[in-house]
Amino acid sequence: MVEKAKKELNIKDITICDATQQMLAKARREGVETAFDRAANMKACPIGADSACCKHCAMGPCRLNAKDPYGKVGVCGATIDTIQARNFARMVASGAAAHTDHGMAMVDLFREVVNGHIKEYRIKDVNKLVQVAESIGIETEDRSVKEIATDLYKELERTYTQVEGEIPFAKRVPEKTLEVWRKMGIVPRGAMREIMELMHRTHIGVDQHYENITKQSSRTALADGWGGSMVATEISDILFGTPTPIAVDVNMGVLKEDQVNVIVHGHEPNMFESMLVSVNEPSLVQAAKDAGAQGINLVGMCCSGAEMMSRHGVPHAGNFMSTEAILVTGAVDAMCVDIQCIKQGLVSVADCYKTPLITTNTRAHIEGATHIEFDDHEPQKCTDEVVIKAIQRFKNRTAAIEIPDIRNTGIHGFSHEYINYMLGGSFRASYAPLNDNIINGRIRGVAGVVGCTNPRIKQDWAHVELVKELIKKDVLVLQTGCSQISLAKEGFLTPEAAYLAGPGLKEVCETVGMPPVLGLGSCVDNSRILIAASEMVRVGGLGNSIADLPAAGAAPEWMSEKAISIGQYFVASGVYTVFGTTFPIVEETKFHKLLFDGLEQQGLGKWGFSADPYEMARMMVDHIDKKRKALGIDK
Ligand code: CUV
Ligand code: SF4
Repeated sequence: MVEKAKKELNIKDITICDATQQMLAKARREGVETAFDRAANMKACPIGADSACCKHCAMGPCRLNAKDPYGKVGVCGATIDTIQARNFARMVASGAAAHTDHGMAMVDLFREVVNGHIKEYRIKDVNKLVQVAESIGIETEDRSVKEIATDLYKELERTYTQVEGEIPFAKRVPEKTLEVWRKMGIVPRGAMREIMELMHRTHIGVDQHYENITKQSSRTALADGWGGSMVATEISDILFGTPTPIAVDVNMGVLKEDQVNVIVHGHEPNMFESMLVSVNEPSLVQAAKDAGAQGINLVGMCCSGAEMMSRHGVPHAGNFMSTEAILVTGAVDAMCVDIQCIKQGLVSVADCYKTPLITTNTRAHIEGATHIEFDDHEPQKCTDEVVIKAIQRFKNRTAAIEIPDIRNTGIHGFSHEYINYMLGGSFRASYAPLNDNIINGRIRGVAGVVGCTNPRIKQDWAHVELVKELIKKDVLVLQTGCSQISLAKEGFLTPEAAYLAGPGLKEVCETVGMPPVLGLGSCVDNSRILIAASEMVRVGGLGNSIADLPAAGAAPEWMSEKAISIGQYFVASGVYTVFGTTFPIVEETKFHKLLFDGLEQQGLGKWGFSADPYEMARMMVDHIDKKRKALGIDK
């Protein structure tokens, strides 16, 4: 039998990122395969893509027919709606587990720091500590930092472990939004409990009503957004500093041929923080020089990269779909990873270029990679060793090096606190000027554009086209994660990009000196968007709940289960959330109607879908206009 010829795609059709294109061309010349190639040769399973199959027990797996969704049921009798709602629920459970486990790791670290068991990290932002403590009713007056911090970690642990009652940050939810949740019984107790219950309910023969399953999906997702993710963001700010705007270079050109290049790629900031210390360790810098390098160059990728960029100005080399491509430069002397979105395919690419790929987290080993375990109690033990490995690799570089000469400078690090300050002139000021500008119509509304890149769609393209359309229509765009990097590479995160905005938004940007697109950090920093939305409600003039705000969200190139959890917590918080590329659902089923319409009737937000970024923009702008009209500010 002749092996079917492998499909070869035109590189220009798979990404608009010039650096990634250049590296994919090099990879092709050198016979190196990436996820782009594998995607071309792996047709997505059409039944799975529609979420019309179930493998929750061994009487199946059962396949239903998306063309005739009610023509058949599973062996147990499960209908298409049950099957879809269960599949969706398990994506939420997994995504929420990822963010909450990350958040819990931050609480573990915080507790050990507060109790003096870890000396390498400390409370860097006492203002933030006080502010977070006060936001959940912890007494701060005349108390020591240690007393406040002790109360805070104990309180925040409840986000995960509490079995009854409401999670601490429920106190930050606008009253009317919280009221809707209480009425529906979806205020999260603790993340562990919600995730456990969701996994239980989706076992064969338990919850077999798509509406009831989806209620628990909402509750679990909210335990992510207002729980795990929010705790991750707030504790990271307390320990490592709250971001303020900073000019940073993004793109593969941040690699330096004459230096030892160390890339950190992943999600938790603690290892990265330690790496920052290690690359500045005089003895290691000297060792790099002795090996013939000019120095050690630390670079981030994906989400922890976005955090380190926001907090410390560490350059960022690219998003999810560039992580294999960057190894093709031959210039990466070590890639050090922790958790989430780390393709197993990195192992073989790293191997081709003799780049050490180092896993560090006990929860994430990869076969074929080198594991050097990271321990918060002796953080530098791991990160020093990684740097030593990188120096060795530099000394013995054999691969042909080609670094795309592209760097895009932009302004990143807009925490919600800073947006307050920027628009109001002081930290005690508020979102009033933002609200005023929305009420007077200079700013039409606010959109969160976030999420991954995905080889099923031209990398960065949908992000860029969507955001272009939105700002043209005077919609202020808030960004996180890989999407923020897509736009940074196109130069949108600069005040100079204001000319691309509509006249109203342009005027505001020029007055304040801000970009039309504000970068807030990593995926867990989507919680900053929730807080900003709550602030807008609190300040007044834009309704009583998040659902009243002229706002919308989007993840045009999503791929991860985490993205589904994020989408569901935005929807449950009252936001119209539009996804692109694909959506795991059969249209016109009862479950589809629930997600795309019914949830809104219940007082939450709703889902939307379009694979076309221009249509996505229209859908979001129409929604914003509808909300403006309801508020009586459409004139
Ligand atoms: Ni959490 S989840 S590809 S790295 S945004 Fe990036 Fe971000 Fe998606 Fe992953
Ligand atoms: Fe089939 Fe029902 Fe088992 Fe799912 S739970 S595999 S639908 S029998």
